[in-house]
Formats: sequence, C-alpha cells, structure tokens
Amino acid sequence: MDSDTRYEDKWPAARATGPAAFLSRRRLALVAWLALVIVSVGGLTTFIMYTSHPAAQITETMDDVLRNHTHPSTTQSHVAAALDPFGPSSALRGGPTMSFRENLRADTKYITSWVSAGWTNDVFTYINLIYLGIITDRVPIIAEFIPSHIGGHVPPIPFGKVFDVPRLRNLLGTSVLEWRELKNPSSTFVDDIGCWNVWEAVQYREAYPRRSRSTEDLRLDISYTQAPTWIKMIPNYEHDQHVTFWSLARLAFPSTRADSLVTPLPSPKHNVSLPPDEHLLCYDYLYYVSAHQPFEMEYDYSPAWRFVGQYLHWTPELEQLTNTYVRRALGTPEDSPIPPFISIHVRHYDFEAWCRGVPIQECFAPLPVIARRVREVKDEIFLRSGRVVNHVVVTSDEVNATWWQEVAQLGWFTPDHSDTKELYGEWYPPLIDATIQSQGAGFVGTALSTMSIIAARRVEAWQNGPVRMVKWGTPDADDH
Ligand SMILES: Nc1nc2c(ncn2[C@@H]2O[C@H](COP(=O)(O)OP(=O)(O)O)[C@@H](O)[C@H]2O)c(=O)[nH]1
Ligand SMILES: [Mg+2]
Repeated sequence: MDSDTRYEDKWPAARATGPAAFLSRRRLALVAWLALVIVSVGGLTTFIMYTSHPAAQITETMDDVLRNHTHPSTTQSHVAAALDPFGPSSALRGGPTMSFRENLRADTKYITSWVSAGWTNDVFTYINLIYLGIITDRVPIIAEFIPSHIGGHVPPIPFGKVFDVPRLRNLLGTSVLEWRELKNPSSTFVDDIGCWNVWEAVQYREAYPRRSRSTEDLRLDISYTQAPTWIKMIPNYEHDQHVTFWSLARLAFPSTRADSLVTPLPSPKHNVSLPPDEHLLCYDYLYYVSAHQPFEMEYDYSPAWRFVGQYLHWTPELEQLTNTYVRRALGTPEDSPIPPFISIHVRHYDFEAWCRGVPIQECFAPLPVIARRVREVKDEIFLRSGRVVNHVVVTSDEVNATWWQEVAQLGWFTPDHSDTKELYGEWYPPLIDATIQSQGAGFVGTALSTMSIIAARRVEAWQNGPVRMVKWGTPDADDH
C-alpha cells in the first residue's frame, strides 16, 4: 500500500475564478477556435481524409507532431494549431528540449507538481494542479501517471494517453501541457529547480518534502523551500493535511512569495540552493487541496470538479477500446449500438486494511446489499426518463474467482480481462474499467474509493445518471 493510499486519502478541490471570467474565457476560446478553423480549412480538409473519426484526428495529430517534434512540417504545425489553438505551439518555444528551460517562453508563466499515490488519487491531483493553474493564470504542465498500484516494473503512462488533452484545453479555453511536450522524455539532462515544499507545512510524520518518482523520471534536481505553516487548512491538526487553493495561489504572487522565503533545502544531486522558481512554479504535492473543506471532490460545489474535472474526457482510443470490451461482455454485435447499462465498482483488495479486525465477509458489502442499490438506481432511471435498464456491468479489483461466479449468477456482466495485460499492457485493466464505470446510465460505487467517487461524478455529469455509494465496514453499514 502506498504511504498515502490511506483512508483519509480521499478527495480534493478549489474555489471559482468567477463565472464571468470563466465564461468570457470560454467565449474567447470559441471565437479563436472558429477563426482558426475557418483560416485553415484547406489544411483541415487534407487532414480529415486521414481518418473517419474527428476526435481521433486531434490526438493523432498531436502524437504525430510530438514524434516529429524536431522538424514538424509547416502543414503539420498549421493543422495542429488550427485543431488545437491552446496546444504546445501556443505556449512553448517549440518541440521538447533537452533542458526544459530552453522551451519556456519569456512571456508565459507555468505551474507544475508531482504525483505519488493510487491512480485516481493522482487524477485528482492533476485536476487540482490544472485548477490552480487557472486561478494563478499559469499554464499547468502535467507529468505522467506512475504505476503505484500497477507494479514498480510497469513504465509510467503519459497523461495524454489516458485523457484527451486537446479536448480539455479547448473546453477550458486555456493551455494545458504535458511534460513530454516541454522536455524530451529521453533527455538525460538534469535540470535544477526551486519548488515549494507543501508537505512539511501540513503534516508532522515525515520530515521531508513529499517524495515522488515523477521527479526522477523528469530528471529534476529540486531545492525545496518550506511553505509557511499558515497554508494548513486546519491549524496544528495532525489528522488532516489539506491546504486551500487560495493559500497556495498566494505563494504564486510576488508579495506573499517574498514574505515567505526561508533558506531552501539544498538539492540532492547538485547541492544547489534555489528559491521557488517564478517562471515554472512548482509544489511538491497537490492531492490535499480543497476550496473550503477536506476531501471535497464528491461535494456538489467542488470547484476542481466543476471547473476542470468534468472536462477531462477519455481519449477516443480508450473509449473505442472500452466499447469492444462492453460489447463482448454484453454479447452485443459489432454493428449494433451498446444497450444502456448500470455500472458498478466494487472496491476490495487493500481496503481490507481498514476493516480493522472485522472479517472481510462482514466488512465488505455482500452482493445482495449491492443489488439493493442497483435496484434503487434502476428505479430512479425509470422515474427520471421512463427507461428500463436491465443490463448491469460489474468492475472490481477483487481476485477471488468464487466472488466473480456469484456476480455472474446474479445475471450481471463483467469485462473479460484475461488477456488485457498481454494485449495492451498492465495499465489497461483499470483504465478500461474506469471508462466502463463512467459510461453507466446509472452507477453504484464503493464508499470512500476515489475511483468510485470520480466515476459517480462522471456518470452524473456525462450521462445525467443517478448514483449510489455502498457503505461498508460492518455487516449493517449500508442499512438504510
Ligand atoms: N482493473 C481494476 N482495477 C481496480 C479496480 N478498482 C481498483 N483497482 C486498482 O486499485 C487502484 C485503486 O487506487 P485509486 O485509483 O487511487 O482508487 P482508491 O484507492 O479506490 O481511492 C486503481 O487505480 C486500480 O489500479 C477495478 O474495478 N478494476
Ligand atoms: Mg487510492
């Protein structure tokens, strides 16, 4: 278990930049988008001939540009800029460089951070980073996902292989970049940089900045400056480690920054002491960030979800791959539409650690308890839309074959992951399962799982579907 995949490890969030500012930015984005599309209609026509799926074109174009980063053809650059006006060409000097500094534009400010927990926790962290970028007027730069629960032997996966970054930045109307677009992933050059150490200002167990393998992968040698303790949301409270978005945002501006400077910790490799970088602002860890109260991603007002999370869609490739799994699970032919289904996420495995002596048969919710929630969701879908949804697709980290047989006996369907790892790699069972969860006409999840919490938000936002969370921990935990 990751040091931070603990119970208190749930959800994050933010504060709004103001609906007017946000709306006008989106309107601006739309105008810029339309103008560029009209100007480059010739280039686009040629490009569209490549593939029949419009969304896929964007991702493929960006991948092409990345692959050919040193000498992108003029046509490629124009097409990329037209399809993706907030893409790398608008916010960086060029293709990825050996030292990231060569690629930063003098007229642009940036923000970054690292991840170090389970995959969904890390999704929350990147959502927080992007939201902090919005409120500080800085371009967020996203690193890769690291394989915490997948296994140390598995390589990290780029954020943009999972989420549709061009679509995100166009929906946001602002740049969001990936580290692979900034610094050449094969570069061995170690960049020195000064960053804020948030971790030591908010918790009292670990006397060092939050550790993350991302910084190794990115070849960064970091000199940390401890953030002031007033950033902590609940002063001196050892059982929580949240900060607010705006306390961190203050450190991004000159006067609070100047007032908060203390002697930095020398960097581990080059032994250099640097104040927090003003061009590429960085914080060690942004999981525990909220607008107003700890773990607020599941609350309706969560600004991180409302202003960023809901716009973070899967890549078209991942969606298409997931559709093949759902079709196979339900026995739907290739050429037929997938019938609506209720999706379920049953989170077990390391959650056993929180059963604290209660045997797992009594701690985790049994299938009849989950089935009661499924009925509620089914009834609510019918009440809302008159639709009768009979199909149920179950995803879980459970490894016990008997449990899966009991799932099948209920008439519920499951994706067949028997060869997913061999075919697509170890990241893909959870990626496909998370995509399935988000596609439900309604959703039943496991209380306290970030994977369930974000699935519930996606089903509400993307499918307009009802959701329920099954409580667990004791035999009667979900009685209601
Ligand atoms: N394939 C698959 N993996 C899962 C499922 N549920 C949990 N996992 C794995 O366990 C990890 C749980 O960590 P995280 O994503 O942070 O969510 P949380 O711990 O439930 O809050 C996931 O990232 C997956 O690697 C599931 O339904 N399917
Ligand atoms: Mg987790």
